[in-house]
Amino acid sequence: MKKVLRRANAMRRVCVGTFLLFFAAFPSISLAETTINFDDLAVPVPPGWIELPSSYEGLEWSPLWEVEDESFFQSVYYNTYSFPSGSNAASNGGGVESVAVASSSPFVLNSLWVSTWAAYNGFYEYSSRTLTIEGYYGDILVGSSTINLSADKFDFWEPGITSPIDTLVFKNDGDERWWLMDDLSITPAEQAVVETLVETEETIRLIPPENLHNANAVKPLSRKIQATLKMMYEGLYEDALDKLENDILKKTDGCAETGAPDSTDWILTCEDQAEVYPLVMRAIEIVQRLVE
Ligand SMILES: [Ca+2]
Ligand SMILES: [Ca+2]
Repeated sequence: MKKVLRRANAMRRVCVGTFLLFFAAFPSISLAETTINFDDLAVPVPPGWIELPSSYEGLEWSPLWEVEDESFFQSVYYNTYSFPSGSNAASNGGGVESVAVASSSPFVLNSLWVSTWAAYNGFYEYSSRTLTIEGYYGDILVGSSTINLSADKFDFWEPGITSPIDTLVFKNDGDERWWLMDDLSITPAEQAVVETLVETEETIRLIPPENLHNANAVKPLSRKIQATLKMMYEGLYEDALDKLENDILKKTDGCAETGAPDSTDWILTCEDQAEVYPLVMRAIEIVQRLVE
């Protein structure tokens, strides 16, 4: 646990430095995750809600979403809890059982806040009890997760759909049952690759020198990651994929492929490979979506 924490802390420090360095050199990739909070939309009270535009924050919202005002939710329905951000949150328009959010480019889902549509801080017949998120890439169901909604608070939810997707489908437990969502956080796939590569580089830096094929191997490995980052910033996704698959992964794939380090590995313990290999595989998986 301590080791993980130490790595996480070190990672954060290096992330900032590396991001700044690369942001200065290659400003073409947006470096921020996107958190959609709905708070820029004017919601008159009454009625206390509006239809969400079908194109909003670069995403397509269908078939019907609404934006709700917090004071309406509190004063008309006698709830005492607040929306996670600002005065607005989104809900499934008309209480429909299934609504979707789609993007023209792949993204990674991070987190969101959800609550049922409560009254008196409790469940009513129009309150959804459960909410399922399905993540799709094209027609492929990539992952899904279900949460039991609360009626007296918003819950922070990380659905754990870590692969890149282009569509989120939200399904509740029946028509004419409402639920609320706020602060939907997503990361564009390009940025998710960058973050994963930065994490990979920092993880490599923390490997004891004696666990590498020579004591100075950190530098050339780091340079390979840096070169891949540069390709990402320049939009050379196929080159980045080639580098990851045919150069970097090969240095750390023995344990995953055969159960022991192989002759081409630069990382010589399965414990260290187990830290690096999944990160490289994750970067590969996301870049693959970008070159399709
Ligand atoms: Ca909000
Ligand atoms: Ca190998």
